Amino acid sequence: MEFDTASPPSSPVTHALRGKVLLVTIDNPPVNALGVDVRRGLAAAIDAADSNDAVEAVLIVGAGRNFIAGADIREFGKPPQPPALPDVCNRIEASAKPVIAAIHGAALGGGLEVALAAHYRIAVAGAKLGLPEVTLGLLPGAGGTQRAPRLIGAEAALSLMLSGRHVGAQEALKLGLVDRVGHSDDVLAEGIAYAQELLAARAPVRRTRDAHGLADRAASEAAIAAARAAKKSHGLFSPQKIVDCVEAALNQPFDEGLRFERKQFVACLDSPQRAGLVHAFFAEREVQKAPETRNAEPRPLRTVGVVGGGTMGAGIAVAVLDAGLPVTMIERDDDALARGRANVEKVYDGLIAKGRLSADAKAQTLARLDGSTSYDALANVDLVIEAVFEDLPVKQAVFAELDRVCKPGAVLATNTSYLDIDAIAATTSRPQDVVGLHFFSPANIMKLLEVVVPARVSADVVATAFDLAKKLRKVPVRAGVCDGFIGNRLLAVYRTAADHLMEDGASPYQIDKAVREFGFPMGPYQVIDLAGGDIGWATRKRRAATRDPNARYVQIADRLCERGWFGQKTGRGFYLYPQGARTGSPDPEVEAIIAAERERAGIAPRAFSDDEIIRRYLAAMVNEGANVVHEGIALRPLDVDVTLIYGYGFPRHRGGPMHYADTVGLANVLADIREFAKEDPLFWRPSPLLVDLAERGATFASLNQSA
Ligand code: 3H9
Repeated sequence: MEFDTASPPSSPVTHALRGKVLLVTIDNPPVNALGVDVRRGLAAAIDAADSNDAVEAVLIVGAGRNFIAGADIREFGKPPQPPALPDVCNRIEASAKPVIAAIHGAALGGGLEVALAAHYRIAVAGAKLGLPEVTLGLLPGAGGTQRAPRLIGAEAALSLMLSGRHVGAQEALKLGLVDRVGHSDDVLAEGIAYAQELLAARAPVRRTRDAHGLADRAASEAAIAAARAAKKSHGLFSPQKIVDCVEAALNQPFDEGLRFERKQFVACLDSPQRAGLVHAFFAEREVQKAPETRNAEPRPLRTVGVVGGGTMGAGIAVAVLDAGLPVTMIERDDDALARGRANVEKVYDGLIAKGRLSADAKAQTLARLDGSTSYDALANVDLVIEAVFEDLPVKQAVFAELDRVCKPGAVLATNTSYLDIDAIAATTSRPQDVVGLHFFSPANIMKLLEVVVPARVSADVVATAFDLAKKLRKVPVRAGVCDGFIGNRLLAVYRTAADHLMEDGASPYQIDKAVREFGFPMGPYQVIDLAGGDIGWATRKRRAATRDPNARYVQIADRLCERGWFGQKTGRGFYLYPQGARTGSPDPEVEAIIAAERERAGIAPRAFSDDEIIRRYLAAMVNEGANVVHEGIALRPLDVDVTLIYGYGFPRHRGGPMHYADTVGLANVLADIREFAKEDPLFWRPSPLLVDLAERGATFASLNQSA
């Protein structure tokens, strides 16, 4: 795309006359966010158009890959600088000359609000329009809540604003969000042609504030009532405010609606949820920038091998197939291979049953899946992911085979969730090629991928792992080698804290409820029942010999497992699941077992408030999070946050455990831990990093910049 670089040259917004059309170009890399200079430039461009008789229409376009990605998120929380975006949008809408927005790439949030303030809109293929403010704990605050319902009706506007989803050009046309979809993807040519056509037709200024999308009052009221009743946004602050704003759009004159919107926007801006969600937004992008990805080029990645066709191996195969890559699956015999293939097919059949995939598409995808019982089939693959039984000698034997057959330079990855990857790498002749890729179950759905970096791996192998994550649309987090890496290491500790609470007097049902109310989708005992209690039991038995004999060990889960109560799959665990029910109900027999265990351990049960439960649960999580940062297992606190949000259901609006701890105050967290330590000093040992930060009055956030 060619853009004029007219005056003023230092501004990210330039304008130049193209015939009778003033072409206004926003060039503010990387995504044309509406920072203060862009806002100033836009307002100045409209002023220039209005005061220049040669201008008959204004065309706004974005340079680079996007129209405008929205307000500049980095400005949130800082002192506001005029002009405010709502004023800029009003200025655009008030223009005496027709203003046209020509959209390519992202027109999101404030970006779409600029377009809505324009009088006509054209989009080209590949455009993504949306009002995703809700995902940042906000609402469209530059007139979006007032203009969108007027333009496309309350129901469609609410759906966009409450889901935050992006729509393509065709859907935007159908909704009435844009007036036209260009024939080509040359947004500049399409925009100019459209502007000229409008001028030729003497198209008038047409203001969205005067549009009639809310004319059907009954339909609008019904949409508002339905949105208010929806449970989806439970616990979130901004969705209800969005509904309030649409109600204001229906019931109040436009300018009053804008004032109401402004007040609600500021309330959202000031909310801790906004801070948590914006932290999550940037953290999610920061984790991609591991040192190795800056310093090394990824190796080519065209073909992938997966060793093991169990639940995990099959899930990984699906994730890789879905990224468009071919997969060769290895199993030890024909039966196991057939089962592995069936496990893969089952995922696609599930999608077909839900109407989300056609039989044809399944066949096309499965054509890329190959299988063999011989490792020799992996001779030419670029990367292998081992997903066999979690046992060091078993995995080492697989790696010996991979070492034998794989071509030089192939990346050899293990999906172990806690084993020592250095020990796996050491048994090969090429430890520089061995890396950990810890997927989470179901591997084709869960977004988290821990990239575990052993001591001798080369940087380009780590870069390749990050490249794979990108291809699989996963969120990669770099982790060092230790028992459990980042996520499972924290999990072990906060689950233990929950077990202590249970033995000391809280019921598993109260703990789960408190944890859910904090914002996790499930409590720890529901998770155990879902995953199967036998898995943790096997691990506990394996580790019994190496457990610190002085550490407190709660046996309640063992008592349940001894009875064969493994959770949902056996009809009972911590909960009862009569007739295959998926939600459990409390079990008096479990409560009796807990009571007996308390007696056996000589514990007089005491009551815990939900708040005390959360304080202990979170303190355990945060303290271990501090330990993994302190030991360099996680690069920064934000890596812990992303791990817990994407792999363990930590509520995103709280920003992850480390961000949350900052909001509570590290001195408060430390004081809690010291208080708890009076009862159990072995379990509650304050992390040296937490102590250091708390004593200096510093935050985890202060460490996020430095890695
Ligand atoms: C809003 O508009 C409020 C208004 O209603 C009211 C105001 C009064 N600001 O994602 P990428 C950075 S709220 C600042 O990797 P992609 C990003 O951090 C806003 N920076 O690229 C990254 O930086 P770095 C509503 C931003 O191609 C770089 O750009 N809008 C912003 O995969 C590249 O980003 C949204 O919520 C921003 N708004 O995806 C849209 N956006 O290179 C948020 C991005 O240093 N943005 N950056 O790591 C997105 O969804 C995606 O970035 C987008 C591009 C789809 C645009």
